[in-house]
Amino acid sequence: MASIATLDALNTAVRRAVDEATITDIHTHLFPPSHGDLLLWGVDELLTYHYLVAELFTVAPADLTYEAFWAMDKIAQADLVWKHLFLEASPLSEARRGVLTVLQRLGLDPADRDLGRIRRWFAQQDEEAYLEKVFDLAGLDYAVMTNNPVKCNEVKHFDAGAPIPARLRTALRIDDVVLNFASCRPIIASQGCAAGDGTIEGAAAALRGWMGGWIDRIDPVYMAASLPCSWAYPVDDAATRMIDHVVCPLAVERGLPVALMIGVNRQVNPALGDAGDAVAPCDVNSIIRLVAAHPDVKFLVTTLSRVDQHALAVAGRKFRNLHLFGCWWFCNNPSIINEMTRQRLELLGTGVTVQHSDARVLDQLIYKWSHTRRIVADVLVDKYADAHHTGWRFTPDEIARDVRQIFGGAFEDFRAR
Ligand code: HDL
Ligand code: ZN
Repeated sequence: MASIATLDALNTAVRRAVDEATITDIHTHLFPPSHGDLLLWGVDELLTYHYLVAELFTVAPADLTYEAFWAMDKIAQADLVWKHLFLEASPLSEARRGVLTVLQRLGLDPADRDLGRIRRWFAQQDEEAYLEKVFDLAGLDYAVMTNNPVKCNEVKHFDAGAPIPARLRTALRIDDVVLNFASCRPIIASQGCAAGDGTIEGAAAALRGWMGGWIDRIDPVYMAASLPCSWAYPVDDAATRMIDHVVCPLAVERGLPVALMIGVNRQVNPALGDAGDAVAPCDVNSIIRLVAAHPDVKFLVTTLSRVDQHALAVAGRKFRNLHLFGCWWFCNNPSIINEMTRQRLELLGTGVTVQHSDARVLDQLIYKWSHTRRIVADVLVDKYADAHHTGWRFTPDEIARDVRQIFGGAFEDFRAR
């Protein structure tokens, strides 16, 4: 295929490649339709996304108490969000714009602001067909879920053998076991794990058996844990012992990556529920020590604070068993996605997974990926132009190859290593 000779043609080719790229969404909170009300979708779930609940309470009148809000049904909550965050204040935040992008991409007209009509449209959708429609609109091959083996409301669906469509892959979420093992003991014991009440080292074989059993059951893409901003490694604590004696040996034995999402400042305002978490810089040196201590474990890492990103990208240059991914949660905003993607391409080239959606509501896949494609295309146009100015020339196939790499290909290569 002929190489691209002009900057204009290069710009066009890059934007086309990003628009047409099939993306793998490597971290979400979606569930299969067969898992009942765990799968959230539709305009009222979009409007009551915890990001928007947090924003509501930044402007709501003082007489709207947290208790009163949580006592409302979903429709009433959504009505308040629509009123305060869309009608009485322009929807300029990323989470608010996202709702409008979803409506627009679905062919609904946000400009008429008719929430009732929008609700009636969603009420006519068939859940399984709608899931396929959303994945097609978002341009995804598959999305990775978050599956917690100690959450009874999730486990019951696996116990029932509820079907999982090919669009969704599992991930074994082990935060609770790593961070709060003592509180997990009864649940783990109820699932047949003779972990006893002794030390983690003493129970390590049984715990690897239990965790391995879940790997056999759900065939996860990786094991995952969200770790707080205060996490440190190694430390004389249960988390370090669980990581060293259970998680990492099992990861090597099964060839499974370990995905770590680090930096949450948990529940600074519990009254907000899922919206009550904040962020603080984490200790990148702990990440470095962990990755260096376990060279045979493949670590997928993202951190929550913008402050950590440069040091993390440099760490990504030092270890072949460290792969960076996503502009996570409070970083999933245009200004930070732009900065992080430039920094990562400059330091790591295409050996990175630039984004994941973290979608909790199915329809969010549409906006989170539409917004990200636009931002990443802007960055790539500059980076290809910079290289073009050296005299190097690209073919459209090479650009398509590179774009696939940063949107899932590098992740698949890392898994297969
Ligand atoms: O721990 C996580 O996986 C985070 O993504 C949390 O679920 C967080 O509440 C979230 O939804 N971020 O987007
Ligand atoms: Zn998440």
